[in-house]
Amino acid sequence: MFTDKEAFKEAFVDDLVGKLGKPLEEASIADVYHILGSMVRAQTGKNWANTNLKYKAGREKQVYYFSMEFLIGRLLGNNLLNMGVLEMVRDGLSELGFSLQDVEEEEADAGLGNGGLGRLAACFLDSLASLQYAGHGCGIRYKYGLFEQKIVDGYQVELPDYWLQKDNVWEVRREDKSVEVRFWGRVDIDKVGDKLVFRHKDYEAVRAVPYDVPIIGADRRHVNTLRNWSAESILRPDSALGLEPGTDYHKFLEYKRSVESISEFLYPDDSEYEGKLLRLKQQYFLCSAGLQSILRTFGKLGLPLSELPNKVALHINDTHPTLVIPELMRILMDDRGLEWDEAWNITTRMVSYTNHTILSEALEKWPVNMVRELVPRVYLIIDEINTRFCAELMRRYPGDQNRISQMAIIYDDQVRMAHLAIVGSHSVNGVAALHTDILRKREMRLFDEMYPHRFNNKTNGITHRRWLMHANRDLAGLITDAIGTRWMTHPQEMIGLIKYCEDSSFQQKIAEIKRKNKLRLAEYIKSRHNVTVDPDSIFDVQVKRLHAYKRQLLNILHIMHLYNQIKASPGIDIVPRTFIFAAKAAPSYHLAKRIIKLINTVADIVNRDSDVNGKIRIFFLENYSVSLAEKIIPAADVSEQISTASKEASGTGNMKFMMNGALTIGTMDGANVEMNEMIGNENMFLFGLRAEQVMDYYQYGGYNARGMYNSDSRVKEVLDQLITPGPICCYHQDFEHIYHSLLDNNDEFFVLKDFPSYVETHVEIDRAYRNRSGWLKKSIINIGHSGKFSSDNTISRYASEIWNIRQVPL
Ligand code: B1N
Repeated sequence: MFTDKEAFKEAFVDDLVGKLGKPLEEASIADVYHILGSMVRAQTGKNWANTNLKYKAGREKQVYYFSMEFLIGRLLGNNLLNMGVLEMVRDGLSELGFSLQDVEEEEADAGLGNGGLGRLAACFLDSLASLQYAGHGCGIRYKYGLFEQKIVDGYQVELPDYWLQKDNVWEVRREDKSVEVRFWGRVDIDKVGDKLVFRHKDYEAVRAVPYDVPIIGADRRHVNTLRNWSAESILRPDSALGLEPGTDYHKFLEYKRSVESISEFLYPDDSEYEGKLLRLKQQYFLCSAGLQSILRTFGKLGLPLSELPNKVALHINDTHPTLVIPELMRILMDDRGLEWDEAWNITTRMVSYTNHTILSEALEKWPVNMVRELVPRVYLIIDEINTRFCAELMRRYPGDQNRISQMAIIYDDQVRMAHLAIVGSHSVNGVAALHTDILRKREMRLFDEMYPHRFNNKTNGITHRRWLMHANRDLAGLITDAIGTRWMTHPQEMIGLIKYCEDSSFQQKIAEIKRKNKLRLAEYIKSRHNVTVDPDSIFDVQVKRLHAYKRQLLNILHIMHLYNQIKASPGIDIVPRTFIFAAKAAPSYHLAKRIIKLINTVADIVNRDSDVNGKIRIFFLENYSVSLAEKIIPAADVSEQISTASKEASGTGNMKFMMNGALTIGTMDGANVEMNEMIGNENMFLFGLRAEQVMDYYQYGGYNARGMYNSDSRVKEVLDQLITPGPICCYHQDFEHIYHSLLDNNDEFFVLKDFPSYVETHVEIDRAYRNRSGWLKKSIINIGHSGKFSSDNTISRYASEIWNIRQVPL
C-alpha cells in the first residue's frame, strides 16, 4: 500500500471509509491520524515479526537498554521517514486535501522522560534499529508522562500529562508476555544438604504487562522493540482473598490502587534524586519484569545458562535500573540453581553501566531499611555483594579502612547505587571526554584505580534522522544537493560541506533556509504570544531543563544588563536580538521556579518598553518538549550552552543546534569541549572559567561573589534591581532568594564570576553577526562537523567496545 502514491491514496481512502464508515470529506484530522498511523503500524507488522525470527534463528546476541526514561516524542513523521515514504505520503495526503504537518501535530508527544538522559535513550533506539543491531529498549509505560507546563502570571503551573487520552496507534499490549513481580514479605532460609535455600514468603504480587512499540530502522526492514511495562493487579475482585467476609472487596481496591500507582507517573526530576519508596518500587518493577522476559526469550534458544553473556547484553541507563544486578543474581541462583560464583561471573559479564552526572544531589543512595523491606531477598544479595567486595578490598589494601569506607556499597545505612553499578558490571562509561576524565580522576578515582580497564568514554550523540532530516527538511535537501545522499547513512560525510563554506551561492542558500525556519518559529510565537517577531533579528536560544548549574540566570542577568544599557543610551547600535527560552523546572525546585518568574518578569518589561524599540525581545515558550524542540532548534542563530564548567556531563542540545547551523556561545564543559576541538575557537564563542579552575575553587576556596558585586558596577546594578522596588521587583519577594543565592551563599555556580566574560563574548557575537558571509561560513563549518555527533557513531562504539554485538543484515 506504500508502493506508490496512487496505491497509497486508494488504500488510505478504502481504509478510512471502511473503518470509520464516513466519507473522506467528513474525516477530521484526528481520523486521518488514526487511519494513517494504523496503516503504518500494520505495514510494520511483517517486518517486525521477521526481524525477531531472524534474530532467533541466528541466535544473535541482543542488547537490552534498561532505562526509566524514553523521551521518544512523536513517531508518525519519523516512522514515515525511516520507511522511506514520507514525501510520497505527504504528496498523497495533500492531494486528498490534508496537510501531513497538521496530521503529525495530532499525535501526543510520548513524554516519558525528563530531559537529556531520556532523549538519549530514544536517539539510541533509532540508531540501533537503523544500523541493523539487535537492540531493544526496556522501560515503563507511565500513564502520565512529564507534567505539562503552563505559565500563569509568569509562574510555572504543572498539569498532568495524560498522553494516553489521545489514541496511541503504536503500542501493542502483549498480555501473553505478562510476568509477576514480587514485593514485601520475608525470606525463609532453609538448609538442604549443605546448601542454603532462600524462600520469599508472604509477598505482594504485581502483574507486569508489556506494551510493545515497534522501533523502525532507516532501512524499514529492521524493526526492534521498545517494551514498556505497565503494573496491574493480579486477583480478580471476585476471587477469594482469604480475608474476613465483607472486608475483602475494599482490601482488593486498596491493593489495586497501590499496584497501579507503580506505573502511574514519571518522577519529574532531572539530574536530581528523591528517595521516595514509590520510585524504588518503579525501579525494581522495571528490572524484574524486564529480566524475566529476557530470560524467557533466551530460554527458547535451548542453550545452557553459561551461554547467557554470549547472547545477551544488559545496559543500565544511569543507576536507576541498577537492581538488574542483584535481581539477575537472584534469578540465576534461586530460580535456576546456580552457585554464587557462577552467577556473579555471568552477571558481571552481561551488565554495563553509563554514568550521566557527577552532581552529588543526583547520586542515588537508598536507605537500607527501605530496600530490605521492599525487596527482602534482593537486599540480602546486595548485602552479600557488599561483604564480598569489602573482603576483596581488605585483601588488596590491608588496613586501609578509610578506602573501604569510601568505596563500600553499603555505608551509613544507605545503599550507594553507583558503587553497586560499578562493582557489578564490566564497563562503566561517561558521556563526554571531559566528564569521563573527571569520573576517572576525581569522583570515582578509587574505583578506576582498582578496575583500570572498566572505565571508558562514549561521547553522546543525537539521531540526525529526527534532528536534521525530519526537523529541517530544507537543510537536509540542500546538503544532498551539495554532496549527494551518502551522508544520510554515513553522517560523518557531512564534512564534505566544508569545501562550500566560502561559496557565496551556497552561503546564500543556507541563509534562506535559516530565514524560512525563523519565519516558521515566528508564526508559532505569534500564535502563542500574539506578537510579531522580527525574523531578521538574531534568534538567541536557551532551551533545556531549568537547573541552577545550567545558568539560565546568567543569561537573563545579561539581558537585564543589555536593557540597562539601552535605557541609558537609547540610540545604542546593536543588532536586534530575540532571546528565546523554554524550560521546565522540577515542581519542588523553588529556586528554578523563581528563575522562570524572573525571565517572564523581565520579558514583560522589556517587550512593552517603547524605548527598546525592537532592539531586544524576550520570549519564554511554555511546555518545552521534543516536538517544540523540533520547531525551535532549526530556527536558532545562537545556541546557549553556558553551564558552569565541569557540571554538564555532556549536553545533547548543543549537538542538535550545531547540526542545524547555530553558533554556540558556551563554556568548556561537556561535549562543548569536543565541538571546540573539531571546529576551533574561531567557529564558536567560548567564555568563562575552565573545569579545572572551577574544581580548584571548590576544593581550595578563594572565590568571593561579593567581591564581584562590589567591583563590577554592571553586576551591582542588575543584582540591586532584583531587590529594590522598581519595575522588576514589585511587591513579591520572589527574587530575594535569587539575590541571596548569589551573594550570601557565595554563588555556587559562578554566575557572577563568569558574567564579565559572558558580556564581552556577546559583544563579539554582535560584531560577528554583522559580517554576514563570515557568520554563514562559521555556520557551514559547524554543520559540516556535526556528523561526528550522530548517535549512529556513538552506537557503533557501544556495539563494538561494550556490548560486543554485530550488525544483522536482513
Ligand atoms: O544526561 C544527558 C547529558 O547530556 C546531560 O549532561 C546530563 O545532565 C543528563 C536523575 C538524570 N544526568 N543525570 C540525569 C535524569 C533523571 C534523573 O531522575 C538524573 N540526566 C543527566 C545524557 O547523557
